[in-house]
Amino acid sequence: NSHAHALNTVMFTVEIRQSPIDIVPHQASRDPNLSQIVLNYDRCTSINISNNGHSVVVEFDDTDDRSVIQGGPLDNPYRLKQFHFHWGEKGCEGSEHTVSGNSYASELHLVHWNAVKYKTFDEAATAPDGLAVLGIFLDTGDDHRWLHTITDALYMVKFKGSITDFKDFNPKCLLPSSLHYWTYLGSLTTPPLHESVIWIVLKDPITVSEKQLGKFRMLLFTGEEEDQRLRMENNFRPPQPLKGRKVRSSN
Ligand code: 1SD
Ligand code: ZN
Repeated sequence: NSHAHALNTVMFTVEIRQSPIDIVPHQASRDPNLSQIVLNYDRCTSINISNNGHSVVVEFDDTDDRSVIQGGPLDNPYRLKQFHFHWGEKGCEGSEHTVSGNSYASELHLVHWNAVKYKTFDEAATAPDGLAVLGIFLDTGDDHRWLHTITDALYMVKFKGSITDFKDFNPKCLLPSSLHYWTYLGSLTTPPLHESVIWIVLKDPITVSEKQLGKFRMLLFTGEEEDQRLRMENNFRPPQPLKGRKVRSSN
């Protein structure tokens, strides 16, 4: 047999901690060792707002520890890099995490990285303890007092790839009054879906109006030069299998 036997190695990744998940409150275990989370956003510096074709993103200066999340499940402070939103086409769905099978209209993600252990955000984004994402549910009701600061800027970033200055925005104004949370180990919810996220999902939602959410739905998935115009909505991933993971509760 003149033909050498070819051995093909097929590489695949085994997914064991994908996000989002359905959080079932009575199945979460209260962990008395979990301290409260602390958000030091006082000297926080936003830079710009952009449409990356998946969401609208506000970026921060992360060259030092001026804005960090710490406490809770985290071993050290994690630096704020950016925040973005996920939403639906109607108010009844749009969040990524669900609670006992129920969706919220939207979910805000504040993405932080472990600059104590890793040199760059990209390096952290592939490490098992590299990122800490704080998830906040958005429920519909009255106008949110501060969300207009963001929605007023959306017309500037309508198309994929557009970006504009967005200075001095402190995301503290988007937090609910209580910081009680669930936490579990998971992943990014968009490709490359790296299993690098310590998720901290706040139990209490913030309230925004349908009208405010409607402004997010005027954004486009598509670029200015493209012929087709695809409305940016339903940019959420559905819940993924828990695969034996435990969700811990702060209270
Ligand atoms: O969807 C975001 C993605 O846009 C990017 O920000 C990534 C971090 O590099 O995080 C995901 S998510 O998991 O926070 N949804
Ligand atoms: Zn996200």
